Amino acid sequence: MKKKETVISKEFGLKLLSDMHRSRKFEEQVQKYFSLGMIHGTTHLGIGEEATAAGTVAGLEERDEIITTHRGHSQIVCKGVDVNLMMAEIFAKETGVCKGRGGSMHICDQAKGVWSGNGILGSAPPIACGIALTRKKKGEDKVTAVFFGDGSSNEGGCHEAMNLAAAWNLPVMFVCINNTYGMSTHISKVMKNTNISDRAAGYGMKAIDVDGNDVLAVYEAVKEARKYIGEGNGPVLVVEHSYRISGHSKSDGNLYRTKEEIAAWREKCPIKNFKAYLLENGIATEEELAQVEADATKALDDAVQFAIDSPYPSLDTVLDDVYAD
Ligand SMILES: Cc1ncc(C[n+]2csc(CCOP(=O)(O)OP(=O)(O)O)c2C)c(N)n1
Ligand SMILES: [Mg+2]
Repeated sequence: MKKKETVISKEFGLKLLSDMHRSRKFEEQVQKYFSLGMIHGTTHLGIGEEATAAGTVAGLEERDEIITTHRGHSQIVCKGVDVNLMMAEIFAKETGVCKGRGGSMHICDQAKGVWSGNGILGSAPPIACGIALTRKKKGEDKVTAVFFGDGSSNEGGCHEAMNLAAAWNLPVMFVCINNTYGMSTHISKVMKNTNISDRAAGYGMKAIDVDGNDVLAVYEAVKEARKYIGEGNGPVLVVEHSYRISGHSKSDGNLYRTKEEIAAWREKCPIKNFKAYLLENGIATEEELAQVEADATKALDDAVQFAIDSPYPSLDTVLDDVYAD
């Protein structure tokens, strides 16, 4: 598994930390207002997986595009979408980034290179191939990074997309967040070979495994993959090993995993460990770390207030932006 090598600047370190704090606090606010009944529908939180989002987005170029999973809030926060507009979207308000029509799983902001995720597992990788083919044909130097989970990696669409992307040398980065569960099912119950990166060889594709709780290791792995794809070598599969501390979705009794397992992963919290790294290596001071967290707290408190204060879409706009053939 790849280990981190980079010596980083204070500015970059604090940016990664800020992205992870903002991601975590975004999720905590969503969790709070969901349980208060002020957010409807469903939502999937990725508390504990923040380094996969922050490190991946940092390793891409700003012009690159992403497609998120059903658990994609952090990926979108890190890609720089305004958290006020994201929060308003989840509260189904008119000021939301998709005017409140998309909600948690369909946040889309093309100006920021964020294509909508969706709830159909395995559907995003083929869509990524279509986007990447367009970029390639237009001669644009843009990579499409598509996130998917270990469970989703078994869907037909995922296999087909990897095969096609390799055969056509498409600029796609397949980013598998391996948190070892698909809902309540452990990876070992549905896969004989749980080493997902082994599959890449079958498609003639490069693969990299990385500790998904180590934000710098993720950044370096993705940067390496980005360079390889950008040089026209075709797609790369990056498998980021992490864990969701939060339950699968709205309700989760956690009956499929032990308290000890969750506690062990809490110890591997990507935010806690990166803070320790920044301090131990003299990259930032305690005060600077505290300031980054305070700023993130305020940004997300403000985002919630913005969402609460925003109006719902009016009924006479209900058919606006609806496409029906
Ligand atoms: C095609 C399809 N089958 C089943 C589901 C129900 N479902 C939603 S999330 C999920 C688990 C996905 O696991 P994984 O891909 O590992 O992502 P994670 O939830 O762990 O982030 C399942 C089975 C679905 N949304 N789409
Ligand atoms: Mg999973």
